[in-house]
Amino acid sequence: MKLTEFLGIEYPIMQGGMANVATGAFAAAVSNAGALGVIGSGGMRYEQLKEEIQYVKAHTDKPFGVNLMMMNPAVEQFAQLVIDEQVPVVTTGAGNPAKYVEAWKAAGIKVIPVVPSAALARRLVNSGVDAVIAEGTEAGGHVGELTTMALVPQVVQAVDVPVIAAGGIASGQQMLAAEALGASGVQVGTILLSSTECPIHDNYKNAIVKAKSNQVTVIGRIGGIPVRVLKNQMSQEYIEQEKTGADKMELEHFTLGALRRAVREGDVERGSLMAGQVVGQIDCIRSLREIFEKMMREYEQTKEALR
Ligand code: TUI
Repeated sequence: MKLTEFLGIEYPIMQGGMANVATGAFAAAVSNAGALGVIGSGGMRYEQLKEEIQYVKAHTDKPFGVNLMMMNPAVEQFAQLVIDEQVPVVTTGAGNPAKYVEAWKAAGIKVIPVVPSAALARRLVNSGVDAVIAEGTEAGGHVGELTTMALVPQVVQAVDVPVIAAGGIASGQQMLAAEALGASGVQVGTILLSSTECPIHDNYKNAIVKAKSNQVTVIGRIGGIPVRVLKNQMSQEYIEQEKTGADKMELEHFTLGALRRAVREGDVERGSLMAGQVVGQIDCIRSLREIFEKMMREYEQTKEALR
């Protein structure tokens, strides 16, 4: 898969944005383990993001990225900060980054937005992005409508830049399937929640290891922002509120605050445990290096077995 050459990394794997989870220390650990580490700036403030970027620079000489959550109220300032700090790669999610692309390109940044449709992929490629991440609804966190299986080939057909597949990928077999669909690499998130290095509360990490795939659900599909999470007391209450028509901003606030409760305090009942459908595949905690090596081994063995 060509993503290795394009980004100058060892494995064709990037880390998802992972707001409130992917600190500078985590992103540096991912980059040092051979994939592309990415700071999740969703939920951060300006000074914090600046410090996290400086931390990564001090702890790895490998490429890394910053993910900008387009719904973050500070996104305008963050868009300038990644230029000032000469961040090598910017990924975006939860919105359209078109108005920043020209400035980022002029600063020599590789720009790789998440796109939930072939139409947005085409528009963003016309505005100058270097590659796109086609993220299917199997993913954790904020999700679009289309599955990875349906979305990736349509995006591949629509654009002439590398396409990175995301959503529903946690094994080498799934990487190979993504390659068959035309992807140049993959982005993963949920599997990394189970890594030794991931700085989430142990309760959240253990919930990821224990959960079966029938425990994931999407909240916020009705009049809100659809977010895939593990079922718990919070998701039940959220769905109740949705039915009674609580307004959108209230629900939004509910979700981001609740994510912090899960990540920092380990509140697995009242927190938001964002996770993708692959959660049922994950049954133990491994180091980042072990996770990536296992995926690459599975990828090579499966490729050989299919010859
Ligand atoms: O962004 C994600 N996943 C996320 S963001 C997040 S933080 C959050 N928490 C609670 C509520 C809201 C946000 C947690 N997980 N994945 C990438 C992604 N991007 N999924 C969907 C999209 C997307 C949607 C619409 C990208 C572009 C887009 O464009 C719409 C437009 O303006 O055309």
